[in-house]
Amino acid sequence: MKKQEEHFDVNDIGIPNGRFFGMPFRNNECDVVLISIPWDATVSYSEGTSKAPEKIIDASVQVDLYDEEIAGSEKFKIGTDESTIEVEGQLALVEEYIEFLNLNARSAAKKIIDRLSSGKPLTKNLLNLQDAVNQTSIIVNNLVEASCKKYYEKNIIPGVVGGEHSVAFGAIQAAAHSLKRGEKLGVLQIDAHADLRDCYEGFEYSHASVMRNVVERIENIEKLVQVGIRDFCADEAAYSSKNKKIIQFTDSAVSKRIFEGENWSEICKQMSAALPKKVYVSFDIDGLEPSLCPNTGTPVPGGLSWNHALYLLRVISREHTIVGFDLNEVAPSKEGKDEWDANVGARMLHKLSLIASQSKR
Ligand SMILES: [Mn+2]
Repeated sequence: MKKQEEHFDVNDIGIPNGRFFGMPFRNNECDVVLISIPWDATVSYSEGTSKAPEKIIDASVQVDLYDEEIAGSEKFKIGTDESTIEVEGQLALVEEYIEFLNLNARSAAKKIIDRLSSGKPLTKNLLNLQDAVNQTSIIVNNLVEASCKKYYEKNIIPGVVGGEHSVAFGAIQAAAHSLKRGEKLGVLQIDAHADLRDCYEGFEYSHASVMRNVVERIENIEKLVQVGIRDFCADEAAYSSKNKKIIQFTDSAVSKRIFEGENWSEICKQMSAALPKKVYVSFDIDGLEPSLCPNTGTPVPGGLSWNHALYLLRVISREHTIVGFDLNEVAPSKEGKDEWDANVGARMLHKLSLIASQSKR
């Protein structure tokens, strides 16, 4: 029988094989390896992002692998992580184990959120459940970090596919630890939300706290540059204005500058200049216009167009090394009928993979 690899044709539609873009390559020979993290236990509004990796894989076979701005783009090799972990004496895929953890943590989190939204205090039992969710979040963070670390050690770029935005924490920690002594990491966050809350609904590792955790708990973070943000609370605004590590380009302020005559290219250069040499990109799909992610958990009007986002990533890649990235908060439609969100997600994942591989080394 012929090997699968011989059937892979970059000019043809991909053949579904359970892997991103239908690419059959061994992970060791890839430029980028994508790691699925089906975790959405702490979502507060609308769940479903845990199904994203699977749906994005399904949609990814439709993506054309050619990029007119990147020479040889069709030859890039993107792998699909298949790390395993021993659970009770048996080997399981990390992805499947996280899916299992997510089921339990999600149902616990739901009970807590329901109680809180009724305005009543948590019972002893619910406080214990909350503690259990926090413990599970730490397990997930550690699993994400370990999966990414494996690829940093082989000089392969890891890309994490969420899940909710909290999946970025372990990935950024791995990126920060992969740097040489004395080197610092910059984080470019594209998002509708600042994600700077100090614990949300009692969840220490909530999607809404992920970037606060990043700047406070990961030592060698030099800068966090936030783009597209347009939905944040007073506490987050006060926190970011006091923290010198955080630079916000809010959606409103950037739009105003453009309306008054500045152009996107100049603004992208400023975003780029605010970051150190080594950059991690954390891409929350809700940073884009909601027409590109109608089913995401917490959609907000405004946001970046497809081309604004892509242009920014290309500018960043010319001056910086993109060491790793994640794409999070993509949600398949609730009815399961249209695959638009997953289609946009798959295309952005492809661009992120190419642009990161092509970034200045
Ligand atoms: Mn976010």
